[in-house]
Amino acid sequence: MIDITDRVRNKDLQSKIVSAEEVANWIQPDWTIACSGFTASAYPKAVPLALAERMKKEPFQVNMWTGASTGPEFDGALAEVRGIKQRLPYQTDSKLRPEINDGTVNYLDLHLSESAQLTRTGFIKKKIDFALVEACAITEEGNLIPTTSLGNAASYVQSADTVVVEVNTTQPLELEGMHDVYVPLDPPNRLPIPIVRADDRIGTTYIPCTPDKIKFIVPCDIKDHTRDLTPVDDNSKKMAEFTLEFLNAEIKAGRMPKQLLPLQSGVGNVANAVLAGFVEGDMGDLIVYTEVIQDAMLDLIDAGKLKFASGTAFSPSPAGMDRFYKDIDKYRKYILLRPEEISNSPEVVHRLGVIAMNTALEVDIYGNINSTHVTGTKMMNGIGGSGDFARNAYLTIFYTPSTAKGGKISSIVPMCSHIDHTEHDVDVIISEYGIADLRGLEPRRRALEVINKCAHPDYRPLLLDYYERALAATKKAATPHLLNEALSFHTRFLETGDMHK
Ligand code: 0RQ
Repeated sequence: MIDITDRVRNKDLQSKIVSAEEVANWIQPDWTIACSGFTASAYPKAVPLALAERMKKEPFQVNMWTGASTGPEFDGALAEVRGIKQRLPYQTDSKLRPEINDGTVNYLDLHLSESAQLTRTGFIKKKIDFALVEACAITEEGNLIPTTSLGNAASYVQSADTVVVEVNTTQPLELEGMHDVYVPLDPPNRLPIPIVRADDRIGTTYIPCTPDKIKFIVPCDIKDHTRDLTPVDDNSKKMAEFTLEFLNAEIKAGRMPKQLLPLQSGVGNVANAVLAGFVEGDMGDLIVYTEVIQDAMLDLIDAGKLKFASGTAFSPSPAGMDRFYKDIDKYRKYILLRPEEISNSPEVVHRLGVIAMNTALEVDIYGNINSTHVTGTKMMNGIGGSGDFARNAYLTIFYTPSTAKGGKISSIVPMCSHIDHTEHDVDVIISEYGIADLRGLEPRRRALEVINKCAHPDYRPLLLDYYERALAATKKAATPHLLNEALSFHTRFLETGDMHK
């Protein structure tokens, strides 16, 4: 077993160091295990892998709660043995996704900012069976030094009577001090969250815990399985250019300071391209108040363009991680990790006036957004933090390439087949064809703006035809629709494999 005694600073606790197999054998069917982890950062790895091994021989299921998605050693390994019964609040795993869509897994797709409160109040389950948390080290007092994300870990530890800690020796001790842990009180005792600037510190650098709560400590030497960066494609590059053009115009119009307002960006191709665009652009002193901090933030720091980044997870590519660790003393001054209840807090997002930039699966002509369900029924990933930011931001931008699946799907449809963000929350939609600025437009003008600026030219006539017939049939109703045709693009796709036909 790897030696972690130097990282378990309380000598008495060292007697609780056991193997991952011992913990896996102690776990009972149907237990609810509340874990650290947000994106492929700081999720437990050794215990889930050992648990999956046990489940291969002795099939059973457990409920797994986390901060958001995890890596393949967690969701992938447990999905392979059909070991997850209930999962919340977000996932992106290609092996878990089919099990959510075939009835194996009961998936609770939650606003990330609300997931800690919902679990803390005991609404979903009265008591969790234990909290499983990755840490860099355990202090003399029993407190946990987090690693590359905070997610819901602090809240889960607070709610648990029993805590199991995976001490990960691949995570450098220099991470200590990069966290700001604050768990709000629950109503009716809640107080304002005292963050007025993205770099305000309001909590502790550790997850509060006590030695008596800690039942087992497991050594782990498996790295976070973060993903390689994919090269920026042309559509994403175009959307990034439109974003800079739009924000520059906002500055010119006096609606935005020249260093902008704090930025939130989702994860994925478009988000990377947009942030890379800021590296090239001439805006400086940028502030980021987001969930996930990725490679582009390191580029912005190196380019002297970033003042500060607050998030809940640090999740760069493996190359980005190496770069960060090599120069950790430099980068850590710019980065702070908070619980997701705070990084995504509607109160703080609203106060800071965040610019929210997220990606949609499909958008409809009136500006409603589907971020989660393919053809209205099959779960892709989940709403994640997009709703926390979209509803409360100063400016809410959604991105979508105009088509998907080689042009067979139009991402602009008459009516979304599922709605995560309503037209009331969406200010701007950007595709590779243009910018639809929906602010100040009533639904009829919004429809023309979305179709003419964002839809693919192949689909524009079909969408305009729908809109014009709906306008006539409803005698210019506030939001014209033909109810027997509103989902015809989707049904056509399901019947023929192509929305054109
Ligand atoms: O499928 O991988 O099989 O080719 O959806 O689409 O274009 O690669 O875009 O990776 O940015 O993901 C909305 C899913 C976009 C993501 C979503 C198919 C497409 C492809 C992925 P393939 P792209 P991205 C911060 C904020 C919700 C959570 C969120 C997401 C696959 O951004 O999960 O915003 N968002 N969190 O072919 C059918 C359509 C489609 C479609 C695309 N209309 N119909 N399939 N696809 N459009 C992060 C956190 O909260 C942690």
